[in-house]
Amino acid sequence: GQSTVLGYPRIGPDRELKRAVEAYWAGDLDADALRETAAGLRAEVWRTLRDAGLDAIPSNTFSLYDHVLDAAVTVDAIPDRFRALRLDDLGTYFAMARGTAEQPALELTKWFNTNYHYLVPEIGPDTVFAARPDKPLTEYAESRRLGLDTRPVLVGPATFLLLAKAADGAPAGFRPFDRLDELVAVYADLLGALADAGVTWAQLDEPAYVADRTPAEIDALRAAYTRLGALTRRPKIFVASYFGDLGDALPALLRTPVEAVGLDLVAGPGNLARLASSGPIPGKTIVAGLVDGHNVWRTDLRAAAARGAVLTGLADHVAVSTSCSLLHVPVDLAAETGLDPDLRGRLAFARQKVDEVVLLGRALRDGVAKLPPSAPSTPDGWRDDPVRGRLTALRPEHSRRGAYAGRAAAQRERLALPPLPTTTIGSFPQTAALRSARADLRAGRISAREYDVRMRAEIAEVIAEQERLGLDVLVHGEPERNDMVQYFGERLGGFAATVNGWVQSYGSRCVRPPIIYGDVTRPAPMTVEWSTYAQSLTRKPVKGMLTGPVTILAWSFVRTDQPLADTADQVALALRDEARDLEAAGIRVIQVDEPALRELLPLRAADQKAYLDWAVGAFRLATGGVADSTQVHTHLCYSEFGEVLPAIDALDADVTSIEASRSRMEILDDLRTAGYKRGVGPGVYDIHSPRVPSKAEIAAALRRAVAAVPADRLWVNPDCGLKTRGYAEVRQSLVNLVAAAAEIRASLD
Ligand code: THG
Ligand code: ZN
Repeated sequence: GQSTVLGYPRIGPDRELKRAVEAYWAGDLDADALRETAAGLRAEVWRTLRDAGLDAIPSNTFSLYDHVLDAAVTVDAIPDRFRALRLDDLGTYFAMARGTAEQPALELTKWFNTNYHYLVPEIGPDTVFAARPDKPLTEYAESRRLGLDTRPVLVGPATFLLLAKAADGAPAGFRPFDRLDELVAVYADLLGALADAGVTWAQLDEPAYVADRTPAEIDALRAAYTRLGALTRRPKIFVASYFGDLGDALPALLRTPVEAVGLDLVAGPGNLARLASSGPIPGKTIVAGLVDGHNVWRTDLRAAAARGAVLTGLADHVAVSTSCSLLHVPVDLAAETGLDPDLRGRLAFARQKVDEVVLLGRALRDGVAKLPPSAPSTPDGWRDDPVRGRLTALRPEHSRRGAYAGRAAAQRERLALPPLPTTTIGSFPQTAALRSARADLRAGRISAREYDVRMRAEIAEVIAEQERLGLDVLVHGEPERNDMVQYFGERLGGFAATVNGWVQSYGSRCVRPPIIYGDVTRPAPMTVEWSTYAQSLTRKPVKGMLTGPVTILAWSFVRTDQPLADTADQVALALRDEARDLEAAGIRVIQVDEPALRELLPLRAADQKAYLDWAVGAFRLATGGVADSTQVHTHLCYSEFGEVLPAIDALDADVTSIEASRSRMEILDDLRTAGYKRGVGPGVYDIHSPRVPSKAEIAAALRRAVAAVPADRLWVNPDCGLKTRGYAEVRQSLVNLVAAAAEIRASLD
């Protein structure tokens, strides 16, 4: 068996790409130096893969910002609004990625069910596609200079269009997918150009087909690859899928002349049965995604080899690969010298996964004798019997609060808020002083006590600021949190933090997801001191701020030795204890954020109900332990929530704040249609832009909101936390928000 990977991290072992790109944006690095750094990072990856003994090495998996944006450039789908800026290539590229003073950026959205975000191509009926193969050709030529015949990777034409959105001004009913025939013609040109350059194999990624697709979409896929396969001048074609089962698209692809099809055998175990029922596949290579590219655990190589052996009986050629690109895992475990050796021995990051793929490839050829034995089962020390006991003893009433009407009355009396109460989502700007305090603490330049003093000083400032602004429900501002999931991960038992386990989230931005390896415990309260300190400074209610169980799971690496639902309930119990401690300490409003609720939604409709049941169940378990007079808030953002509105209702939060400013409050009508009857705080302005919204603008948004929701259930807040903004804009925006709320309040009776 041959060995390959579908892609490799491009950020560099030490986030070199982030530093270079951000220095370029800041004007501290010129374009040539940026290109040189990028070429160096690519060469380093190729050498690493070659030296590891990988047979087939991908190229064009590098990106300065995003590979879907690269694909758009490669087919010349640059919207006119960016062409009109008349910038050079790099300028146009980053204008699409980040926006300019004149033009908002392309929309950023989730890459399937991962924490990676891609830029959404804008395609209209008039978009003129053309082959612009410079990037894949340049990278291929670079790899040739290292003596490698790499395999350029492109987003496949069908997936590209399924991920795109209709450009503004496109006629109603227009779908980018309608343009598939024209785009396939351009892919034919691209493949021709690659063949001319000497490329032997090209990889076209079609992950969109692991989600539900119509028979017409599947037939269009078959037609596209039949046409590309019939080209006389082309490299061999490898169509890769990942993140799930291909379903009916698998037999459709097998009927085309493409030489290889890649299957995710980790997230898509059904692929194997589907392949078996499709009959023998003469001449085709099946690329078996046996090594999990989306999680950090070592592969059980013997079990994987057994699955590979099943394949060998079904296809003429079997190659071994990762289940998806290694983009989604950190670069190298070698940097993590501080991890518990028992845990470290069970982990594999991108570099280690390449070794696993190589070993599996050899095992398919030479037999399994040389494979290391499977890892022993989870160590006893990672179990926590009390939390397991609590989970078995759970009763429905643990997840059920009193009826909303009674809760609302009790909260009205206890909180005595004005109509249209004003609040913020939780975080205040993370100033340079806060960041350097954290760096000082890490480097040992200041003591934990001194850090504490600085955080408290910041909290006092944030409370005073909100008092001056006249907000009604205050927050402590979260100065002590870098990233919310990282913060809780560092305080929960069963979680491990890495020092350098960075994973690209979007563009130059990375996250360092914690690793959940054992049963989840809460050795000590995690937020109570900060929240009670803040509450001691004001008579107004201060919100306790927690991150919900689903979001903690979505933004961590999760254990795979038990159902996700069980891990979610364990996290929920820890949060439940925290919420009760906050309440006992005098906190009257508790917000449990679930921005990632939508993110873990399974790609196939048939799996969605089971997910939503446990996701909602975990939230209710986390929040169901507080008194009816304690007000539970939640906050949702980052996604379209249209598909999950009934689940949002089922969360049973007293108040839901939700990103809505960009959709002009349409979400309110949707929520009403879904039967939502509790408090709602539609974001009245977009915090993702540095622009200060005027009082009139916010008042107009509020008037739309009052028309859709009874005023006694309406809250006034920005659409997300303020941590990425500066104080000057935040202050002015909140002055306008409070004034707009006062104006609408006065007009109510
Ligand atoms: N936390 C985590 N995951 C997330 C988000 C989050 N996924 C979705 C969304 N929010 C992604 N957004 C961001 C926003 C900012 C950053 C990363 C992801 C970011 N990262 C810093 C950087 O790359 O410079 C590193 C931060 C640090 O030092 O910890 O700015 O909020 N988990
Ligand atoms: Zn948000």
